[in-house]
Amino acid sequence: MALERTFSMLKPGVVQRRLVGEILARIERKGLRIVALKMMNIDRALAETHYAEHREKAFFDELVDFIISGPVVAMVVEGDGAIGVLRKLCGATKAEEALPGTIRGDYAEHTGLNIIHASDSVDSALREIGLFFQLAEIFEWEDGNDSWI
Ligand code: 3AN
Repeated sequence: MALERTFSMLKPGVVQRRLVGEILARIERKGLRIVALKMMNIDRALAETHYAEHREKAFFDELVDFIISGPVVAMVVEGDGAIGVLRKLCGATKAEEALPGTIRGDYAEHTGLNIIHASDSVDSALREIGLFFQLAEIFEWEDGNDSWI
């Protein structure tokens, strides 16, 4: 499988609910590598750019208001097929369809508050990583676990 980088973001509420460690642990436990990580507030312009594909949707204003309502934890995650693997760990977009055992299935009751974002394609990942991270904020590190995970 191809080595990929994907963008992910723990949405507002995750910090307040003390779930940051729990969710990062799930990502690490799978064997994915965190190569960039930061807590930040998103401003309205960045939120609107990030979610530009949803501009015409009824939930767009609500989505933008929510994503700027508190700090998020943004990250870049790397691994074989990382984009699809992380989407599977997250679970379905709709809270009622996200299976138990997935991050959304276990922690999200409402779709608008579905706690984690993860890029859905190579193009989205490239675009989103570029929106949130400078190159110098992304770290290459030697992974001695290659033959174990
Ligand atoms: P995903 O985040 O799984 O890629 P998208 O890109 O369709 O899903 O939606 C982006 C975000 O918009 C979702 N994470 C969710 O927070 C919100 N969203 C999607 N559909 C709805 C909806 N029907 N009602 C409210 N919010 C929604």
